[in-house]
Amino acid sequence: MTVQTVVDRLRRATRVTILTGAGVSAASGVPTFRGADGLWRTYRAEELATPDAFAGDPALVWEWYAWRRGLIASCFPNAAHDVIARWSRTFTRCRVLTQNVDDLHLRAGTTGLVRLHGSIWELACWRGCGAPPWRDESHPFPMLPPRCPRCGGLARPAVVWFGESLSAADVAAAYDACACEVFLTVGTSAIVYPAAGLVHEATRHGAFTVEINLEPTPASSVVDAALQGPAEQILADMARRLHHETLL
Ligand code: BJW
Repeated sequence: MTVQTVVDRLRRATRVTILTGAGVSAASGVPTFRGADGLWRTYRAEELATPDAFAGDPALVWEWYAWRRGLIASCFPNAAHDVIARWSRTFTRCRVLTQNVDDLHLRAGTTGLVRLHGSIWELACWRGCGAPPWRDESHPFPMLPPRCPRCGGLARPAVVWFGESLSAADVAAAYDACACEVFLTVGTSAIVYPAAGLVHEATRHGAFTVEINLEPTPASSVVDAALQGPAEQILADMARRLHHETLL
């Protein structure tokens, strides 16, 4: 399958859904989780992004998040975010489902966005005192670990860790978005569930499914078109072709 085949499908589509992962933000300078740059000190994401890790050593886990927040704050959306943002506004019904917590899709102006794993810029009470999650864009934090403004207990990042449930509303919105004509899975290793199951759901709904990734993943053998290469280049190429055809 070629890029042009996908563009032809997109041109005829009104309902388009795009699932994104860390690879979409790689060109912005945000490290992926499982790539060569995925380690922080000697830890893998699987060792830090869990409630048990936080319960055992909240200061260590907060150091990791504080480091990532500082890094992300100096990054900007790239061409992949820009194309996705443009499509989110131009297709009749476009849904963007992201596993990324960096908010770069929001900063690019994406509408109809579902942040399946939360946001690194939002905090919640670790004790669960009833304080609603709050936004905190400070970096560095005046005090680490940060505290809950309501009860003074430990705060946590309002993200979804391994073993935790995603928001029921987000999962429902994601499954609903699988009823589409074209489903793109972009820059994700397609191993973390439930997000990794969405491409199967889209197939069940008869969607034309497309993967864009630097390398093959478990989704590659499932999709109708597996395009290998950088998302920021392939999406920009698709957008150029789509826009050109729209002008003809
Ligand atoms: C490029 C590129 C470029 C690079 N262009 N491409 C069913 C089966 C088996 C297990 C489970 C299951 N259901 C649930 C589970 C357990 C678990 C799970 O999936 N485990 C697997 C590892 C096996 N899932 C959960 O626990 C989830 N909760 C849940 O389901 O609750 C109910 C339940 C609980 C327990 C048991 C059963 C049910 C929650 C998952 C939460 C994941 N959280 C994290 C951290 C978020 C906070 C934070 O950021 O700190 O989310 S982990 C991490 O992985 C992060 C990411 O969003 C997520 C996915 O990673 P992603 O985005 O795919 O990144 P990478 O690095 O893996 O891949 C990057 C890709 O980009 C690569 O392929 C590159 O090639 C590519 N690339 N540059 C194009 N320029």
